[in-house]
Amino acid sequence: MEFREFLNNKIVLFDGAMGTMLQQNGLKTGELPEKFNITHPEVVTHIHQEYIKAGSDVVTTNTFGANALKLSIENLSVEKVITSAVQCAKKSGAKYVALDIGPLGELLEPMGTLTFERAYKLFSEQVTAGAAAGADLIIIETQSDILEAKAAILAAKENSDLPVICTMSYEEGGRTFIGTDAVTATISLCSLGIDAVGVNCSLGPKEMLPVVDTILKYANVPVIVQPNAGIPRNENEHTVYDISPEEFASYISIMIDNGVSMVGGCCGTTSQFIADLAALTNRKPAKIKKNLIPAVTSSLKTVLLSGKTTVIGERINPTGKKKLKQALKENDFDYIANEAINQTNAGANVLDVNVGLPEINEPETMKHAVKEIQAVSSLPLQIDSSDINTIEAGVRVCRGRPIINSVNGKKAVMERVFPIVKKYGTMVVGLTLDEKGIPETAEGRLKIAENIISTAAEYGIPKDSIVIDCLVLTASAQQSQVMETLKAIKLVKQKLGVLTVLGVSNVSFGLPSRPLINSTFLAAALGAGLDAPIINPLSSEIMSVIDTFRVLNYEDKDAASFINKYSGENNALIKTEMLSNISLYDIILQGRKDEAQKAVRELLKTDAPLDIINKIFVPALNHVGSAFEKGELFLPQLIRSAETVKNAFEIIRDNMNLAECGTSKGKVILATVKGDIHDIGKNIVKMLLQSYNYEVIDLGKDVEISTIIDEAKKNDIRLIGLSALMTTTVKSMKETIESLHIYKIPCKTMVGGAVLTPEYADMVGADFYAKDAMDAVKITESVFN
Ligand code: B1M
Repeated sequence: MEFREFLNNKIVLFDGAMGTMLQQNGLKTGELPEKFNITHPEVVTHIHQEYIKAGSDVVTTNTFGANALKLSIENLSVEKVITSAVQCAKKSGAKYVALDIGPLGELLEPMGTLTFERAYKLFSEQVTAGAAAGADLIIIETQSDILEAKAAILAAKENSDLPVICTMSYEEGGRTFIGTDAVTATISLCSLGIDAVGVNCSLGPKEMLPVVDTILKYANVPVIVQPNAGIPRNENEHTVYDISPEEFASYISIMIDNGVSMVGGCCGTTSQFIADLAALTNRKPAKIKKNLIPAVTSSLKTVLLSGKTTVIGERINPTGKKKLKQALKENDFDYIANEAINQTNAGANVLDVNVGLPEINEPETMKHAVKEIQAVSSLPLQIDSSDINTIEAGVRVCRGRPIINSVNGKKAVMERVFPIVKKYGTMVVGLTLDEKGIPETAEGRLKIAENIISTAAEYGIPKDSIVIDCLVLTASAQQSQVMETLKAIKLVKQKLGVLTVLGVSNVSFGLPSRPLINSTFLAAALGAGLDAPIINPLSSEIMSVIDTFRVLNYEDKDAASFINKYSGENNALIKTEMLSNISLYDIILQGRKDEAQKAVRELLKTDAPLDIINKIFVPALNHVGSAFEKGELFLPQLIRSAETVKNAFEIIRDNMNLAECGTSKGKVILATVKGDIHDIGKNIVKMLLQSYNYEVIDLGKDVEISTIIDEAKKNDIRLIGLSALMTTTVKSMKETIESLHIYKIPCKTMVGGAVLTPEYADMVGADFYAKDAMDAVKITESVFN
């Protein structure tokens, strides 16, 4: 029986951990588990057989890390490793063999350097090898980044016909480590047309319960759950898990009652855990018959479109905007990023992205713009173009589920756009115009909307994915037509039950005081039932209509946001703070990379470089750090703020006149310890030491102990400075200092970094603790004097 049919009949039982079982069968610490497929195939097959004996319907191949990035370290071929892994699984006599695909082990841009295309290619290699070897389905698992998961899903769907399952790993706060919550991940992954969605690893079954309930609420496909055997902890250098098989099964039983239809285990689970689950699997799986709700997502946010007013920011569109046109021609993506930040801060909920200029490569520019905007804004995107290649380029690399702007009632346009909407599971704006143009009457527009919806259904696109734009003509040229749009909005909503969107600003074209016309028309359109106006969120007149309507429409409960924004000193209508006056502190907080250098130059006219570091850089980064810790900011934003400080720091460094240094007072080694990539603080220390005429051998970040030892020996070093920013890497610091003693390097050690205290410095055996960069200079002076 085909797997897709099988999963309708019973609760599907997967297997448990592979790594745990391999370790029990001879895998040594540090050894590549996937190599066992070639060196010890009988062991791998035996493990699969243990799971089958326990009751598994599906066994998962030993290919979690079988991608070219990881295998190349041992010169292993992806095809060879995957082929023998699938053979091992098939030999075990499993009903179904799932090709296992884990994360690539490198972060995608902007958190890392891996491009989407490269990730896609790496996953494609795995899929092609697995499908050729005879896998029955593909399970993409332990994902943290929905863009990486998307690359894997597209690779699976474009290179095979196999069923595709995707699971994410959430931390205790209910988000993945890059900040994606379960609602957002579930909607984003389901929209891509996978066969099952779920969660694995990281948590035990008890901690997973709330995440599983959320997934069940939003998924439109069967839900799979594979928890760890509890929360891992370290005992005598070994990872141990503290849940018994019975306890594990009792939580899984609750999940099945709630609607989960595929179960298994992750780290720490063994065949005994699976045997205990087998008793639960004769129940009939819950029936899934819902569509995805109308919603768009980024990696950090879901915007539900029903029942509330959604502001779509219109500013990233070159029509009539000289500066943006210039920026697009010059590939100035910082300008576009700033437009995104400004609209996000001004209260937009979704950002329209249109980069259409005849003289540029629009698809490439769209890809680039999507990446840059998503690095600075957590809002979902509306990919806007009349060119289908540009639309596909944008939606393909977009983190999350975007809206496409737009399709219309023209047959040829629907034939081009709907396959893309279906393939990427996006939402789509349907313009009420066709081969004959825009109908004069509301009834005519309703008819086109009906046609768009019924044609979309032929492509398998539900009406929940469509937002109709009833189009407004300009009051200056077609005044008699304006009110017809409002009538059409009402009709479309009543008769078709779909959401509506509208580019509002067109109404005022050719008239003076456009914001007046726009805001009056906007109020009328919202009254007629408009759900998602496409407007300029930087216009306070326009936004005040939105804010007011949200109070009157009972969206802004107890008018809390309204009171906050419009009362007393905060009154947004009288606040005149100019964006150009934004402080360096806020520039860092908001990650406005390209504005940082100008702001520093300005400040240097009045402030000392060290004051800028101590009074602005450090507190701003502390602010970002604590917002990150509280879950108010996420990794992409943390990275952006760090990059902003780096840009600003370049100006400070240039200003310190390092070139004027006289003869060297001595050589100092600086390094951020192994496992730690924080280097902003260390770089400040370096700059100050250089300005005091010390020669600094900067070994960089995440530095191996052996590198430090070698450099110290080679350069006859008297002082080594180590930096660490995380509690977890203080241990590395201790190991580094211990090694310096073992190798009898005759030098002093100085340690620093936000996490360190004088007590920690003692504990790691350092000679000196420096609380900040100036302290580091004083200590260095004392050592060399
Ligand atoms: Co991350 N990070 N970060 N981070 N980051 C912290 C350190 C964190 C405290 C944030 C938080 O949760 N509140 C937290 C650590 C928690 C802990 O262990 N207690 C954290 C985490 C968890 C992480 C990741 C694991 C996040 C993730 O991936 N989920 C990840 C770590 C990856 C890794 O290292 N393996 C990560 C990544 C990053 C970015 C890449 C995004 C970025 C670093 C970019 C870079 O450095 N190139 C980043 C940033 C920017 C921070 C915060 C916000 C700011 C650090 C900083 O630059 N401060 C930080 C929160 C915070 O510190 N409040 C945080 C400004 C800098 C000038 O201060 O380094 O203390 P500092 O240096 C001072 C003094 O301490 C002293 O002089 C400097 C100037 O006065 N000093 C020395 C420093 N080194 C010295 C050496 C000396 C002498 C003095 O002698 C040798």
